[in-house]
Amino acid sequence: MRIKRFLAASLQEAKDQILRELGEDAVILSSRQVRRPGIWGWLGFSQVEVTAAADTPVAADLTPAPPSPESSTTSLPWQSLQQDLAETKRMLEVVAKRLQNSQGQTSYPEALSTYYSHLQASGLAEDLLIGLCEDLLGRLSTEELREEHVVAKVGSQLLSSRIARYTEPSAAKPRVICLVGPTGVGKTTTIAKLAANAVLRHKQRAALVTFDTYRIAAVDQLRTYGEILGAPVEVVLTPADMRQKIESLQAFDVIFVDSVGRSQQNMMQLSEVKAFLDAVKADEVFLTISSTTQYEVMQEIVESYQAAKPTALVFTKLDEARRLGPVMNLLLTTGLPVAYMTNGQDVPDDLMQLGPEQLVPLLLGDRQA
Ligand SMILES: Nc1nc2c(ncn2[C@@H]2O[C@H](COP(=O)(O)OP(=O)(O)OP(=O)(O)O)[C@@H](O)[C@H]2O)c(=O)[nH]1
Ligand SMILES: [Mg+2]
Repeated sequence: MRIKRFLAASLQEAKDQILRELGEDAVILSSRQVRRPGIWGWLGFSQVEVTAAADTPVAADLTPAPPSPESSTTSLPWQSLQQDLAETKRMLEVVAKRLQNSQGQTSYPEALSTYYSHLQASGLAEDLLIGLCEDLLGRLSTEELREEHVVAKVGSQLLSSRIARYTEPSAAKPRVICLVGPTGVGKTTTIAKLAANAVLRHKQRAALVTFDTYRIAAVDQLRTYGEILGAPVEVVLTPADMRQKIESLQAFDVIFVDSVGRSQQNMMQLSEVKAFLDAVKADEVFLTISSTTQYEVMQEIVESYQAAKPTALVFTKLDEARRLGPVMNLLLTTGLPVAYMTNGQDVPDDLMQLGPEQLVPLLLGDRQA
């Protein structure tokens, strides 16, 4: 196991570095915004620090990574000088714009200040918020910074460009999808919604599998949905049994695997879930989180469930959440895409699939999006 820390201007840049150095099987263990070194940090600029791990070093590891702006000492002196000049120019522009508008509490131009307050009220984390506003200061002209709609539009564009887009993996048959996550978040209900969609809308042959034998009612809950949809429901007791059952369902188009809900704080129970998951060999693992969860707890959940190698997130209970900024924070810091969102208990209706452009207005408080 190799664990390495990466520093980059954006999460996407960090992910590119991770891919290059640790390969595609690398998993992100944590990510956070940290102050940039030197004058940039002093001015309030931040960068992303990502810790990632991979099982084995890959061949690409042997090639030196291209120099980042922070490691510009390794590049040619002329290149380095040009980079420094470009950075200094951008920094001076930002300082000039701040000075021109230094009456506000945050010392941002008024329209940017308004935008800042709006995002703050939606629950966007302070460090992400400052990073975004500094970016807007650097990109927009003094005139543009006075226009609220321009600031909001470019702000939304920047945010959506930083959210990963969910795409279904191409044509595995059967496609095996497993939902994991803490207790009571809505995994089984979401599986029922997804299965109903697959059967009723896409006319697919769906099968359901569960290894939640912990709660007596759990199997009945899934069986009821299976009966309504005419989909077989298999109950699995051991990881070995899981492999056999999955093999026996190869004729289906899609197999949904429901898991037992486990607290992110119970590592023993989580390793049991992992043993079942290893046997499932799912094409997609959806880490399911309730939108009502605090951001810090969401981060804890993502970290604890890293071993499950989630491929995407599912957010449930949007209808119960007071604000959705924490969801946005998680998307920006983990780089994981959102496969689905659910906004109520009704099967199969309360299920949504949104791209980054629709997610941003929804998460920032425009519930009509
Ligand atoms: N308001 C609301 N309730 C939901 C939503 N999704 C699921 N629920 C409800 O949440 C409760 C728990 O749902 P389950 O699907 O059993 O949750 P689970 O994650 O499978 O629970 P465990 O198997 O015990 O870990 C049920 O009452 C669901 O109706 C949603 O989007 N909004
Ligand atoms: Mg369940």
